[in-house]
Amino acid sequence: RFSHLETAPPDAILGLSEAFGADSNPNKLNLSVGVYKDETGKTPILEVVKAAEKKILEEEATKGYLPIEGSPEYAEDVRKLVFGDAVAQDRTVVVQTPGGTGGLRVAADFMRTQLPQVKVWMPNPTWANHPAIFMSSGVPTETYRYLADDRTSLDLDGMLQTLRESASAGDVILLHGCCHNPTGIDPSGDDWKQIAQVVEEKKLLPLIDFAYQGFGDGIEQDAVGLRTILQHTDEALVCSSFSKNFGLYSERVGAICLVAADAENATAARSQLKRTVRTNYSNPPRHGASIVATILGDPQLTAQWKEELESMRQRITRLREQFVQTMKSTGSGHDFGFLLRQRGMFSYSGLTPMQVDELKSKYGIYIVGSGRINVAGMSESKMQYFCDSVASVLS
Ligand code: PLP
Ligand code: TYF
Repeated sequence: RFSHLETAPPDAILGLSEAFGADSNPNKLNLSVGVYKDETGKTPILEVVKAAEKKILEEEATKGYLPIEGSPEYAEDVRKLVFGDAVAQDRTVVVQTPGGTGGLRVAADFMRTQLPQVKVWMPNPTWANHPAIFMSSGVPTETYRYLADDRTSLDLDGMLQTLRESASAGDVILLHGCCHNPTGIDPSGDDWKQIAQVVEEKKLLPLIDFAYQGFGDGIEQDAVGLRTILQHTDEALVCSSFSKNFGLYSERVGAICLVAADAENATAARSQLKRTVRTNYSNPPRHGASIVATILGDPQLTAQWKEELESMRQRITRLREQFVQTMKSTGSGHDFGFLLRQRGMFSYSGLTPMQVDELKSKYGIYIVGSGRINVAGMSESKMQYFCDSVASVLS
């Protein structure tokens, strides 16, 4: 029965980390998968997470199932973090999901069953899992222009034009809330206003993927785009993830948030989201969400979290600056100054697939084929080696 099965291709990003593990080059650098790393190349557990876990270990009284929609305390914390005061509480629904990916899948299944006419408009390019998830759920997709021809900036006019000319009223527009993956290119405050206008004009339903809140300019600053959009529509979906900003990757902590026009619509939508959850995984895991709720429920732990998050963000900014400076000093003649205008872990470097291959085979430097680099994977001590290697493949 299984003899006819063909081997599926490996994940283009996660597969690279396996190859990295097997590489014996002592100078090797992994700039592929999007996880935060410290100077030694490790993905640390935040101290505040350890403190919360200690508390949980002492106080946790049951391993009984959580409700289908997850922990109510966690849901309230997520609502405040994502929306602030932008939307009335009774118009929002927050359902805890296994990571942001789980939230996206619940969103996609919800669309397929409850909004069967819609298409999802995704930026070109976008995270490879986006089209894959919508396809698995049977939701049709289209792309809108995002990356300009210079491959370092946003083509706002092209984006708005595609949506105005081609999207149908009621279609879904997928937006990255901040720290666009894979390009690192985000709309400016003014760009968001223009995007919000098209959302209003075309009656689009925004689906905001918010996987990097706090990795761009700050927790509140990174929510500006989302909140601008919400001034122009009374319905939206937001998929939130705490993998990056709490470093809880393997604990699978995320949420799908739904904004409805009124409380009655919100109640009906909640029941449909719960139905989707039941047939996917029944109810979410407890541990990661209880870490987040423990931290956000305690002012001191919250302050400590914000400090640790800020230091991750600052390290990324410092690495962006050092990279640009060090590349300049190699005399390669390539200006990487655009990295300073980009946000979050990722940037499109402009390196071609052949140059990416050469970096891997000659220098043990692992980058995704598109040229996307995880800036957080750079290290200060290996910066010269990294930049010399990049300069050599560019020459
Ligand atoms: N969306 C984007 C754009 C991402 O880069 C990620 C990263 O992994 C996710 C969603 C999902 O994150 P997770 O499922 O690990 O919470
Ligand atoms: O884009 C990234 O690198 C992160 C991590 O199938 C990731 O979003 C990559 C691939 C994947 C799941 C997560």
